[in-house]
Amino acid sequence: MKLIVAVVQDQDSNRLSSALTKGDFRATKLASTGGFLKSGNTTFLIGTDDSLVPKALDLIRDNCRSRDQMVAPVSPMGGNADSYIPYPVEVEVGGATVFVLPIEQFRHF
Ligand code: 2BA
Repeated sequence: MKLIVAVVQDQDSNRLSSALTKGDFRATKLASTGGFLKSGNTTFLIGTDDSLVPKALDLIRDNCRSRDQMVAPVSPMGGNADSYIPYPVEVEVGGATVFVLPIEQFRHF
């Protein structure tokens, strides 16, 4: 068994959620925040058999797309001036950041 942890953009989360349910996967959605943009994203926890991991990854790939996002300069006041970027920068936020972890035990009580 594996646990798939997928960080996706909020805009894609409903579509992915529906696709996973339709594909007979069980998933938990967590509201999360990206460390760099400090804006909301969604983290899916998907527990599944090893043999179904490729199918889950296909669904994630097909339902999440990358987008360019502008990062506005943020005042360093009260923060770390070393990380201050004085001009807006564009970053490409990926369709999904995915980790696949081995599961030692799965119990469902
Ligand atoms: P954020 O940390 O808000 O990052 C959003 C996007 O900003 C990233 O897209 C990347 O294009 C850019 N970025 C992040 N850190 C950067 C840096 N130090 N310098 C320049 N650009 C940077 P993605 O790589 O597609 O990541 C999307 C979200 O996935 C991230 O949101 C974070 O929530 C999660 N993520 C990405 N890599 C991760 C990792 N290794 N561990 C845990 N979470 C991760």
